[in-house]
Amino acid sequence: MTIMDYKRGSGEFLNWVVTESAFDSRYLGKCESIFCQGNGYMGLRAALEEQYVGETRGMFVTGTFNKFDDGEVSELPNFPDITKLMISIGGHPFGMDRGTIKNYERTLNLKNGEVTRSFHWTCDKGDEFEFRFRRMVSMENEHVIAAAVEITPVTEDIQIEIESGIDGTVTNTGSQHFSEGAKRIYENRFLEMISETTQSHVLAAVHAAHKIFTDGKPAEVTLLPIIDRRVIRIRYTVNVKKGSTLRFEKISAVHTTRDLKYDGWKEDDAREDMKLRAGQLLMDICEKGYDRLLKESERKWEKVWNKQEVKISSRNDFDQLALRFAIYHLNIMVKKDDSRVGIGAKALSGEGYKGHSFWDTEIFILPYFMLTQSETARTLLEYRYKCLKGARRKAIENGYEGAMYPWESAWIEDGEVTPLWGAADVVTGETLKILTGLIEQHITADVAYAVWQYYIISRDEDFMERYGYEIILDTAKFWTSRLEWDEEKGCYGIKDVIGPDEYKEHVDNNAYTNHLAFYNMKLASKLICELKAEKPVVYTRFQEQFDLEELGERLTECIHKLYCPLPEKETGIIPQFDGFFDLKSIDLTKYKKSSVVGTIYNDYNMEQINSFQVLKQGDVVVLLYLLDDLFSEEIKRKNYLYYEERTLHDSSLSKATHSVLANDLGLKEEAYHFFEGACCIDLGTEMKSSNSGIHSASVGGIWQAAVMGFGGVRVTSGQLRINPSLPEEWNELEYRIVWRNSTLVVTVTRDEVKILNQGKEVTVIVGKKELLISEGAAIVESI
Ligand code: IFM
Repeated sequence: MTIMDYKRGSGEFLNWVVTESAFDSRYLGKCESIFCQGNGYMGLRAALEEQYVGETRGMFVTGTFNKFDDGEVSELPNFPDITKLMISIGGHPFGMDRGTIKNYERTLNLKNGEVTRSFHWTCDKGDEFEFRFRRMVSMENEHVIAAAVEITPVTEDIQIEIESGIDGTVTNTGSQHFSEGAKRIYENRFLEMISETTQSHVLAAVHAAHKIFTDGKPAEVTLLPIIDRRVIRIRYTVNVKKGSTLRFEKISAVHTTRDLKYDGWKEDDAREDMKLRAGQLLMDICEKGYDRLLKESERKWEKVWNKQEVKISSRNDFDQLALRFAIYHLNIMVKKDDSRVGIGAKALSGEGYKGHSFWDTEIFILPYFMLTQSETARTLLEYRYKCLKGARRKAIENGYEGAMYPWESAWIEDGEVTPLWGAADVVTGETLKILTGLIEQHITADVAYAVWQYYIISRDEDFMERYGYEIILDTAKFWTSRLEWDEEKGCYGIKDVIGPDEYKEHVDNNAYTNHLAFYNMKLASKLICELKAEKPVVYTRFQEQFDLEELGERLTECIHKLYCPLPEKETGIIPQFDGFFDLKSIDLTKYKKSSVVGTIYNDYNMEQINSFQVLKQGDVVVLLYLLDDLFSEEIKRKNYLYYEERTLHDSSLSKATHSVLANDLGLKEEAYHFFEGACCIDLGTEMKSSNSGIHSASVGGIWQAAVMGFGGVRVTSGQLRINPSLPEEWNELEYRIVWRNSTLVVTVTRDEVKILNQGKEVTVIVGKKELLISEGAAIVESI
């Protein structure tokens, strides 16, 4: 069952619009999430204006975390709602579940970020109306949201009532993060609600104003201000003639004392300044009105698309749309200039994962920013630098040294914020402990890996000297303290972890974790030598902090003696962890076929799943992708085939990586199948899986599957390789990447690749050839 339609865009909007083609109140969550609008500062779920049972209204402002009580962890609070409108027509409440609806269409226009909804409504009495709703979150001014509603009575003159305001009763599934605060209505059209998060004391100012027209002229209205507990609104009543159009505009502004501007300010000054500015901004934007605000925002989107577009000529138009969908979300999920905040696993589109950042950012999302917007990638890595304090605390709390990154991150000072308790065990009924915060430790190496990738791509020395070296050294130091001597094997190992595959807990020597830890330590060891030889001032600075001589020696010992699982002689398969091959194999057909994830839990509990050769998501496969030159193609192929057969792809992170690796191995059909699968994680026919928000890592993965996979981009051994290979379905792919400050426009056809260098001279490896492309020049190579 799907009510999504991806073929409605035409002309200049061909493959630019995502459409909901019918209203079905059972599936409100899907479009609330995937039609989410935002600008990195805030995200607004696309809950409908009128209310329905099952809706989840949500507005999240980045970095405003609050802890509901001592038993909970910091989460992004749901801000007072400004989207709800209560509309009455002829004295009867309006809702699409009453009367009949024709020509229903709700679209997200990826080109300009606008969401529109239109339909023809016949009420129970038989009167007919045309409705059109529009909404935008400004890309021009991060504080601004605007909405417009047009209602045209078709058959009768009618009285229309609209109640609109600010609703502070919203919660995060019951947790109320704001105190009630102050509220007022002034000049009969401006509304203000100032509330404060209960524990973190972030002051939030939400403002709204209304403008009402009939047929383009200010309407004659009667109004009634309503102030209630946690709610302020105004009820407007207008008589509208048959054939005339009532237009109701709502212009809103959101500010907080956490805004970047107030970083380092005295609290009282920030509060006063914020209130003043917020009020002033409201006057300005109200004056501009919806259409001008939309125009301004559109211009910003145009710039984004001019730089970021990936063009695909495919037999399936959906591929192009899905890529744009991914790029749209990637550009609204991150506040590009604020290094105090990370990216949530559901971005700012829902309550899922409480707004926390995971390895999703470093491994799945950052490659997009590293290769297209270096400054944003740097900001995101600076966030990890600022999180070092919490990471060091976590290391000490767990009996280690150095920096042990939290599995889930929120405030930079927080340290670990993974909740302790999760779902219930299907067999025992007991609440399950979430172990990832304790033993899913590869994230520490993932952060170091990302720092180095960023440096290779950008050659940003300044970043390395201020932040990068310190992250790599301190994470490597953590691993030296984390290794355990294994008498039997006569080497170091890493025991009791969860690898990327979260269907396996308490495992020893997870291949991914050990290899990445090795990578992290080897890199640190190499950098210590390089710093000593080439950057003595930087070396001296870190010498004081780390005792580099001693750390260097420890690293050498650990690198030489760490056990890293290798392919078995007879089979060529790398054991995912000690004893993986001894686990029982079960028939996975039923689960693999299921369109819903996690169905294995209907039959088995975690203890049982732990004892089977079944993977939730890629594990060894991700290792083969990241450390691309570690194993031969033959080994990669054997491992890909072995592990894919046992993988349920129950995590949204899984399919994109499988697509890239399959393409590397020439398994073209599979690569395309997994690419489509990744695209369908949010856009597919499964109508409930995005309810708690879009899957940020998956949208990063879609971009990677196109550019790193079919587009063939890989950054290995400090060099850029471009070895593209298109799937049967595609005729052409064009993308842009930035390599060492030079923009490369890469156009791939079935038999050749053209690389146009819009910047300074660069070297690129295509096939086996190392090619120098001078400034402004282009090369064409057969593939
Ligand atoms: O980080 C992922 C993890 O790999 C699988 N579970 C969900 C997390 C957040 O997306």
